[in-house]
Amino acid sequence: MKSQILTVTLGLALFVSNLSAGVFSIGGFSFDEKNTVTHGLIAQGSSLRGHSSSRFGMFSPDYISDPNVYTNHFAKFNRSKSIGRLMGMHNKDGLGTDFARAISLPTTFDASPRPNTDRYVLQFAWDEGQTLQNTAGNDFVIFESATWEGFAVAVKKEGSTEFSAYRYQFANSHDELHVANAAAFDLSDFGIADGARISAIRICNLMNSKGVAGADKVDDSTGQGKVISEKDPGYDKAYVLRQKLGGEEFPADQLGADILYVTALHNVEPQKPAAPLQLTPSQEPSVASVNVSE
Ligand SMILES: [Ca+2]
Ligand SMILES: [Ca+2]
Repeated sequence: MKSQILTVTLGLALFVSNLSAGVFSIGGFSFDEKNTVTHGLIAQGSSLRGHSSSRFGMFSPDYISDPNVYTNHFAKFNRSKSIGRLMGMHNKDGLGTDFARAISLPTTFDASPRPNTDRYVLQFAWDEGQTLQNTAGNDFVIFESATWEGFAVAVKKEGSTEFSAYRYQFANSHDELHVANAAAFDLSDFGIADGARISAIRICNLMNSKGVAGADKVDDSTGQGKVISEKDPGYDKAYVLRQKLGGEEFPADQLGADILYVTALHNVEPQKPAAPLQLTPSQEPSVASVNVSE
């Protein structure tokens, strides 16, 4: 890695300062880290293990490949918003490094919990009151670390207490430099209307045909789509959930997805304020009832 001491001319510094420092691109998706989720919890299941993802968000491609580029844009990237670290896992190497961390759904490396047996659900959200609107095209992206391992995703519509049905989608890309797979989602595919908003995202592990409750399947013959589990209507007509178009189902040692980073692809916004209370004339406080005087 480069070890030069960087000198930045005034002209370059002014140029850089005109760019939004928080905008990054990984796996072909550009995002502003102000739109990255800030809260994560295990909504179903007990503890999970995390793994260091030391290459994620560490270097800009041109910084690595071009000896004339001295500024690593990713030096400013906030790796503490990676999912493992959001969920309380910290770097423990004691060297003061600043690695991203993923949290891994049940893997074959663990005695417990077990893939194909234990169903785990992770839940993510932005700061209190922040929501994501369904605008044209993809609305959020989930990065998964290293070897591609699939996962199911659901969303919670603003004001609703229930989550949508789960979807599984193929990865859109694999970024070699960041050692991450990107899967982007359009809220329309979850049944969210144009302009409507969500307040939370859930991620659940998948089960294959060795699963104790049967394989998770999908509603589309390509092998991605709405997830249909053994208890759901239409299971007998559902399709094999595949790793990629034309691929096989995930083997058991590729069911432990390493959830690394979850971010919106456009600005999150405050929740719509509640409609003002409409008082009928009989409910309006009268002057006499509030004007208590001696
Ligand atoms: Ca959309
Ligand atoms: Ca992985």
